[in-house]
Amino acid sequence: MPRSTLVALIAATTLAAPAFAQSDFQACLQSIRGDALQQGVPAAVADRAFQGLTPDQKIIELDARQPEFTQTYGRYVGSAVSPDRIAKGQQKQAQNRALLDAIQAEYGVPPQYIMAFWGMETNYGSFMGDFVVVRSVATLACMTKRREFFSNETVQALRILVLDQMTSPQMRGSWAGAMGNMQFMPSTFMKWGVDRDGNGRIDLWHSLPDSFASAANYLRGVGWKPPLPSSEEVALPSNFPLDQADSSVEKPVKAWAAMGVKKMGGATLPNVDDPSSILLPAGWRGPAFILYPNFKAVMNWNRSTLYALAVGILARQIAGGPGVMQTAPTDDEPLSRDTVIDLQMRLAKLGLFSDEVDGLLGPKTRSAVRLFQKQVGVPADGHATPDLVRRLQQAAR
Ligand SMILES: [Ca+2]
Repeated sequence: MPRSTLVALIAATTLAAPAFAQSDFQACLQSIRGDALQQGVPAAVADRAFQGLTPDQKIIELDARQPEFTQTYGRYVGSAVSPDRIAKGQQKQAQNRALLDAIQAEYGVPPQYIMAFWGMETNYGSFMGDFVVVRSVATLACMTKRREFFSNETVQALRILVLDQMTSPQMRGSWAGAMGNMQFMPSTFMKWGVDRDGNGRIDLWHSLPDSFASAANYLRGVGWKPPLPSSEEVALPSNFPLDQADSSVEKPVKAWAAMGVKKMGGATLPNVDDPSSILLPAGWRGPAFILYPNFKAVMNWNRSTLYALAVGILARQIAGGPGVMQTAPTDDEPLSRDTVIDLQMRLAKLGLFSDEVDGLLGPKTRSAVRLFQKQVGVPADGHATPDLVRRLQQAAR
C-alpha cells in the first residue's frame, strides 16, 4: 500500500528540492548500509544494490508536488468504483474462488475485499509500477525530509532482495516504493508477506496466492475481524443531529439504531455494541454511511477516508450487492488549497478557528465550519462547499 505513505508524503511535502551533492548521497547510502548490515543483510548484497546508484530527480519532483485541489466524494468514488472495475472484480473473484474462500476461512477477510483492494491498488495487477524500488526509497530517504521512514524502507527493500534472491533491478514498484499486486511498501512486505503457494519465495508480483494471502494477513494484522463489513450506506431520520455525523464521534451500532438510523431500504442495523461512526462525505445532501470497526483496518492500509469508503462500496458491488442509492450533489466542487487557506483565515477572523492555517479540511476546520453554519442557519454538516465559501466571504470580509 503506497498511499498511507502517500498521504504522509503529501502532508509533509517539502518545497523545491535542494540541489544534491553526490557526496552527501553516498554518505547517506553508507549510513543505510550500516543499518542494513546490522539487520543481517550481507555486505555483498547491499554493495551490489548501491553500486553506481544515483538519486532519481523525477522522484524528487514527484515528491515535491502538492495536491492543488481537495477531492470530492462524488468525483473520487465515481472514478474509483467504475462499472468496469466492478465487472472485472466479479470476474477475477469467480476465477479465484477456491483460493479466496480458503483465505477467508484462514484470515476472516471476505473475497470481495481482497478483490476491492486489488482493483483499487493496481486495477487487478495491470499497473504495478516500473521504478527500481531500492533507488526510489533511497532517493526519498536521502533527498527529502522523511529520512528516517525511507531509510528503514530501504533497509527492508535490501532484506527482500536477500529473502527473495532477487537483484535490485528486478524489484520494481511505484515511484514511492510500493510493490506488486497490492502495492506493499518494503516494510509491509517484510512484516505481513506470506508465501501461500509454498515455493519458498514471497512473490507479490507474479503469485496471486501470495498476493491475496499477504493482503489478508495484513488486514487481519491491523484489526480486520468478521463478520461486519467496513462501512455501508444508511438512511438517517430527518431529525438526525448533523454534528453527530463525524468520524470523531463514536457510538455503539445499536445506539445509532435507537436514534432511528436504518440500513438503506429500511432494514434495521445489526444489534451489536461495536463502536461506529456516521459520515456524510458529500455533506447533508449526499449519502450517509455507517463506519464499522473494520473501516479502521482499511484506513490503516490507506489513511484516506475517500479511499476507505471506495473500498467498501466496491467490495459490496463485487459481491453482488447494491451500489450507493443516494446520489452526491452535482454542484459539489473541489476546493483549491488557496481557497481552503482563505476559508481558514476567515473562520479565524470570526473567532471560530484557532488551529494552524494549512489548507487542509481536517477535523478542526470541519468543527469551525459547523459553528459558522449554525451562525448563519444552514445545516451544520461541517462540509465546505463553494456556496459555504461565498457565504463566509460575505460574513468575514
Ligand atoms: Ca510463493
